[in-house]
Amino acid sequence: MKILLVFPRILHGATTYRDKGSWTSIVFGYPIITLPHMAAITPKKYDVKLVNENYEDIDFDENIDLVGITCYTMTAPRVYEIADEFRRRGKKVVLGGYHPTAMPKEALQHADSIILGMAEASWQKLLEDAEKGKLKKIYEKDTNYDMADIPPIRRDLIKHNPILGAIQTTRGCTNECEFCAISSFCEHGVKHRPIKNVIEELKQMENRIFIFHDPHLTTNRKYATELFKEMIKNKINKKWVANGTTNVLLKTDEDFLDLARKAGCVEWFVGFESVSQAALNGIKKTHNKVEEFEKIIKRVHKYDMTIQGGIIFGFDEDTPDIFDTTLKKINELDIDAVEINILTPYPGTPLFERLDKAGRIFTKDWSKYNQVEIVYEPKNMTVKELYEGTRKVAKECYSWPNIIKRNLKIFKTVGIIGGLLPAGANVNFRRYYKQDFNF
Ligand code: B12
Repeated sequence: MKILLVFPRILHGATTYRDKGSWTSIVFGYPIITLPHMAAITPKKYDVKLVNENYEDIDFDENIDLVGITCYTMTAPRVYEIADEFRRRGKKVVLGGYHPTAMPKEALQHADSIILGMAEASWQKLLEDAEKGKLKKIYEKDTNYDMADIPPIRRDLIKHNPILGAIQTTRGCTNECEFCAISSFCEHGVKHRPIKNVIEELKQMENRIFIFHDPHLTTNRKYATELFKEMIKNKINKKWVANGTTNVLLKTDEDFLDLARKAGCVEWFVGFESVSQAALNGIKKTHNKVEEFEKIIKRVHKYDMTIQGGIIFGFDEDTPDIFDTTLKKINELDIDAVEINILTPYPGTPLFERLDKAGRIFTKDWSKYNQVEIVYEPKNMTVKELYEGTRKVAKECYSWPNIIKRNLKIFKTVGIIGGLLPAGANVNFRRYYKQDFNF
């Protein structure tokens, strides 16, 4: 059986179709591991081909038997077009990922079958059923798989990311932040791959710079500490970036950050989300304490690593002064790069449930669920105020003088090679905020 796995085009953010065909898509292109991962868990007897529409066109007349398409909320409309096109040609289509899991009935209007949740335990069964012509409509969430059985991703099938690599070591998150899709999608709690498997995969990875695609690497500090030690012992010798939470980066023992740096860490991505404690409490991200942000950043800088902070605007507690307050705080805090987003209620999250119940969601055009457009009525400001305020912060943070100031500091903190990723992120953010917010 011949299988085609498709990653659809994305029109916003870091993995953009807008760059297709240009050298910038190679230099800045974000490594997507979903398809090479799906290919790795596909039994060897099947032929697998990957197509990433952000880089290449889909051949709808390709000689294949089954198409698997990965689907985020914002890609859902495009995924459905692709699925419909293949089904018109008589191909069987399977959808998986966050959006079909949250909206199975909708997804099934465009697919022969869907897998809910992680695919490890169901994909093989689905393929066997497909071979027998007995595809089930829904393969329910099945968390009964062992992280030790997860093979290295099929790096041989990655054609477009010569610079940046990626790997996943853990699944799930124990926090229950209202806006986040992870806790409702993944199994509860956290699963880890055995460290020796991760080390083996890192040894195979050719990229000198890579990203941990874990929800965050601070869920189990004992695991992460062990991993860092093994990376040092095995001379992995690569630079990397990972997500981390404020509480762990602040409170963990000194060894943790020291080992992370020695293992190659150049940047932590931290979801600060807001400089309003009321907003943080409102979304149940109470482990973030605004008064501790400065200490956290200083601590990470002390260990010669940088911090990229995530900021979201549009929480119920946000009033129109939040934009100026945030800009001031960003400057005081000395953050090395800032990711700026508009709150987006993803289906499947408690936030979506709450806003939908209150009748505050005014569009279900999923293509607008991209953290740049506004899809719900904010509580304490107008839609226009939210958009214009966010645009102002993005424009100010990503003016050339501010980028140069931050990047010089980054290179001073982590050196030239180590600084390429965080400094490149600053340039890349400017490129896409300029397009997304039209400045
Ligand atoms: C790394 C990451 C990124 C990276 C790379 C994204 C990418 N395109 O790969 C970057 C930083 C670019 C990114 C950006 C964004 N991301 Co992101 N990201 C992640 C993260 C942390 C890991 C994704 C990953 O690689 N997982 C590893 C692979 C192996 O797992 P997987 O993709 O989930 O696939 C499994 C299942 O989903 C399922 N499956 C998936 N596809 C298919 C297909 C078939 C056919 C089948 C059967 C099964 C199946 O089986 C797979 C194996 O178990 C996830 C959270 C998480 N931990 O999952 C968020 C996450 C996917 N991101 C999210 C969002 C919202 C975004 C942004 C919109 C945020 C923004 N700031 O604008 C952008 C835009 C997306 C983009 N431009 O790509 C949301 C998606 C929510 C939703 N409902 O759509 C998530 C869940 C985070 C969250 N907290 O809510 N992201």
